[in-house]
Amino acid sequence: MNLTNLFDQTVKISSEIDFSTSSSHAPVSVFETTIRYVGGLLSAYELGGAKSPVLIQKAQAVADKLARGQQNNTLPFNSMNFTTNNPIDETTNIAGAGTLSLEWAALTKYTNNATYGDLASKAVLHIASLPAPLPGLAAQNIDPTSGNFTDAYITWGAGSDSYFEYLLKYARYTNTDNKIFLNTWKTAVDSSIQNLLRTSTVGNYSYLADVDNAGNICHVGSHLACFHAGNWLLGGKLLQNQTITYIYGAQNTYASTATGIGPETFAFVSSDGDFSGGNLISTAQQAFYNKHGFYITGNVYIQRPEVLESNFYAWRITGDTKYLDRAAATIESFNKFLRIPGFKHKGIPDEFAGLQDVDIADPSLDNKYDETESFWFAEVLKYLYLTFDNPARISLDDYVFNTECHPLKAPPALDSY
Ligand code: DMJ
Repeated sequence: MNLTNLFDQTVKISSEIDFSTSSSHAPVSVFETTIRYVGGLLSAYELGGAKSPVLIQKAQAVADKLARGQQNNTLPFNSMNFTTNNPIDETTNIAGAGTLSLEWAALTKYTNNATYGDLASKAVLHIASLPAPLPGLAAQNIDPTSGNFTDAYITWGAGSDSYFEYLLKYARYTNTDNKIFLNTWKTAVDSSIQNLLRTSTVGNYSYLADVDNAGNICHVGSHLACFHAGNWLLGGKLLQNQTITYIYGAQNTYASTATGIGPETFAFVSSDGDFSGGNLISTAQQAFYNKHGFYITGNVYIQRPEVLESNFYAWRITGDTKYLDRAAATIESFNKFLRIPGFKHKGIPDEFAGLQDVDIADPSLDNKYDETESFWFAEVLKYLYLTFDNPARISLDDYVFNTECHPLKAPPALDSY
C-alpha cells in the first residue's frame, strides 16, 4: 500500500514494547497472543522486506513467555500469568491448543530454534491421535494436564475452528513429510460431508450442523464457522480435488438481514429436525426462516471477518466476479450502518463500530456496539483490500494466511499433496 511512514512508525512503537513484564495479573491467552502478536510481528517482518530484525526479537520475546507454560507438557495451557510466568490451570479447547503451529514454525525458521515449532506441532499431533467422537472430528474441549477431551461436542465454529484450519495450512506452510496433518484434515472434511452436512428445508442452503455431547445433531450455524467454506476451497485447490469445493450458504446470512450484514449465530431447519441447542423457535424466528431459510439466534455483529474471508478465497480461487459484487455490497452496508463520523477538523478520522442488531436498519449510535476488536483491522479490512487488489499480490500460491489474516511466505508448493 506504500504506507511506509506509517509502517516505520509502527515498527518503532513495536520495538519499544517490553513483553518481559506485565502490570496486571490478568490472564494472557496463549492462542490470541500467538495469532495476533507473534503472527503479526513475523508477517510485518516479512512484508517490510526483512529489514527490521527487532520484529523477530519481539515475536520471540512474546513466544518465550507463552512457551513457558508448555514446558514438560504436551499441550499448551489456555492462558498464562505474565507476571509470575505460570500457566493458569483451566480447560482449554482444540482451537486454543492447536492453532500455534504456523506462527511457531515461522519463529523456528527465523530463530533457527526448533523448540517453538516442535512444541506447537506436538500439541496438534497429540489432538489428532486421540479417539475422536467422529472420524477426524476432534471434540471441542480438552484438559491440558491429562491431555484428554473433556467433552464430545463437534463443531467447525468457536473453540474448534482454527484447529481444523491449521491442519491444512500447516501442511502447506511446512511441506512436512508427516502425513498426519493433511490426512486428519481430509478425514475431517470427509466425515463432515458424511455426518454434518445438511440442507435447509427452505431455500436449500447447505450448512454443517454441530453434534452435541450426547451425539445429537444441532442445526446451528455461526459467523465464526463460516471460515470453513474458504478453508475447504483452499484445500480443494491444494489437493486438486473438486469434490470438496462446495459453497456454504454464508452469504445468505448477510443478504437476508435489514442491514446486509450477517449475525453472530443462527440456526436452520432440515428434513431431520430443527433441534438447535434446546432453543425453541419463536413465531418471529419461524417467519424469518420461512422467508430466508435460516433464523437468527444471536443478533450482534462484532466486526468478524469469516464471511468476507471465505468470499476472498472464493474470489481468488474461482475468479467468479459475483464475489467482488458481494464484497462491494458489504462495503456499502458497512459504510451505511457501522460508520461513525469523526472530527475531520481535529484530525480524528471516521470509525467503524459493530452492531447490536443486524436486523434493524438503524445506523444510529443506539444500535452500535461500543467496542472494536483488532480483527476488524487485521482481517476484515485486509481481506476486503486484497479482494480488490491484484490477485498476484500476496498470491495464494506463495503465501499462507494465519488465522488472523497475517500472510506468511511459504516455500514453493509440492507437485502434489
Ligand atoms: C479471529 O481472531 C480469528 O480468525 C480466530 O481464528 C477466530 N475468530 C476471530 C475473529 O472472528
